[in-house]
Amino acid sequence: MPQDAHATGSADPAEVYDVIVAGAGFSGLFLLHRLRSAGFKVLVIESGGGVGGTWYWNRYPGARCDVESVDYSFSFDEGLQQEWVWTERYAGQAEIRRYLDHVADRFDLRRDIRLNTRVDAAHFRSDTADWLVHTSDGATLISRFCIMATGPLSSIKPPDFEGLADFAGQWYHSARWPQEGVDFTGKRVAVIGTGSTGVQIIPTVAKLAEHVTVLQRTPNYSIPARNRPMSKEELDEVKATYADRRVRARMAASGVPNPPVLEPGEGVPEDEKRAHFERGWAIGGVVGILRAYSDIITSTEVNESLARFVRDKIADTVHDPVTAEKLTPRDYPLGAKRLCVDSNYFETYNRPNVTLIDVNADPIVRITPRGIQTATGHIDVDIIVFAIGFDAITGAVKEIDIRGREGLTIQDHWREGPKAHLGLAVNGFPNMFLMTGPGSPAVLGNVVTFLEQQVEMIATILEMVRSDGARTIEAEQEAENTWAAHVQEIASQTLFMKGKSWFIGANIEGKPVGFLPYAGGLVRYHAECEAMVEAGLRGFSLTK
Ligand code: NA7
Repeated sequence: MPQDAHATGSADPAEVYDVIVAGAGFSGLFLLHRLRSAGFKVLVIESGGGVGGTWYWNRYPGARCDVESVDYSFSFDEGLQQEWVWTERYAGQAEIRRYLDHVADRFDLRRDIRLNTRVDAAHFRSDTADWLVHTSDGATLISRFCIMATGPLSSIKPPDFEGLADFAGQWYHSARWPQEGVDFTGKRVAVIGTGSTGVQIIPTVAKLAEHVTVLQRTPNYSIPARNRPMSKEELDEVKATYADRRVRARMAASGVPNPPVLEPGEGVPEDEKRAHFERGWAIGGVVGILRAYSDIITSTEVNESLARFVRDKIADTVHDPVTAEKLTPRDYPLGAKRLCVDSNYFETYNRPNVTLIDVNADPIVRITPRGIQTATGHIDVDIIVFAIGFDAITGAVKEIDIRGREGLTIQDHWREGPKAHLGLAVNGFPNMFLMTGPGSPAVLGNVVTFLEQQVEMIATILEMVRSDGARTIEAEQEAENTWAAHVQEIASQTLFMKGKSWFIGANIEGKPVGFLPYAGGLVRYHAECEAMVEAGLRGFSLTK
């Protein structure tokens, strides 16, 4: 226990922890299990009313994983992966929540998780080398370490449309969906936003509502998921070779196991490329298409071949040529905004009860009590769904009043753009770690493969600090700057910078523009982390 635990006045001695984790999603749950097993006293604080993080909040209709569930699941426990039965190739939100509830029960995690509670503030105290953590229930806790497992896509972009307060119908942000669900039967619905979320909502709601009007700002490339039930035979086959499958996932830059090594597409005749894309399209999902060639996200030529292929698919699918053209992305490379994975997205525009409005041609003027006023007319609606995205990667961390040494705030430290040594730790903020921080590759691959390795990495670091007897560990400024420069350098070798996406912070007004995740892939990232550990925590300084 820190020497002056009682000096805080408000801190109960029982409320002193080795590690406080903010967030009980995939990351927070595994952190709790792994660190508790290593003998640390851990508390997880979660704002939601249940565990699951993104899968707790994103309960909108059609919410579904777009990495195959046999891979988007924990590998750390053989019993867990053998007993759990995935019923679909891509599990829906409810099934993923059931899975995470099962994980919480199976490993007896709930006793150390505080639900319905937010971490409001975390202030580092240099004299006692610990964090004072203030929570929304008025408690003040003390912890040697803090880990932000707050999720890369959890801080929502609030709808700030003029007139929204006067809207007489119901409106929802996709990531703050009501527990009891929404009845769309016979309703006139507007959906604003056509990213991964909108692409999942629109086909689902179109089957229920009287009419759906989609207000699109940027058309997206989307590929079919080809979701289907998992047969017992297929699941048994996966389970029989799970260990090998997990190893292959960890050896792939994307964190998914197949297909194996890729060839570049540059110079390959167009016909051959298209035949290859066609096979990927038939397989479905990101695996089939983005991994068709190794250079899709680095070669303008190969990327444009694939983009043309997808544009042709849109033209073939959507009957009305004007609607098809509105839905066709033309001015940014495929993948520069996150590639969407859908079930009947483009087909949905053939339904008579679906209308598409391009808000560049016909801008939203304001929300009215009855609906949405655009430049050319009024759309009467009962329900508005905002699928307008998130303040990605840094948003949830910046929502917390985090103060490091000498009162430095994280907002100030990241004013010119975020940086973190290996995406993991920030100079000036000792004993604090980030799970999916800026400069980590999490969102560009299978986040579960990533986070299992990240949790192992953090656990290894904490064990080293403990056995060293150090009071603090802090990222060095030079290491942080070097990694931040490397992140931008790697991104500049790709086409990622050519899209106005949340990858670069372009979706949030005033957010510094720079590539937020690490585009070097999971394998390279973890090799860097392992080298850091082997070199005796290179880039970190420890104090006794
Ligand atoms: P995204 O991918 O950020 O998509 C948000 C969508 O909302 C996108 O089409 C935006 O258009 C649109 N948007 C945002 N603000 C507006 C306004 N003011 N007017 C009209 N349209 C707007 O968020 P998602 O929730 O779909 O997906 C986030 C990630 O979650 C996803 O990548 C997966 O990893 C899971 P824009 O493209 O900015 O022109």
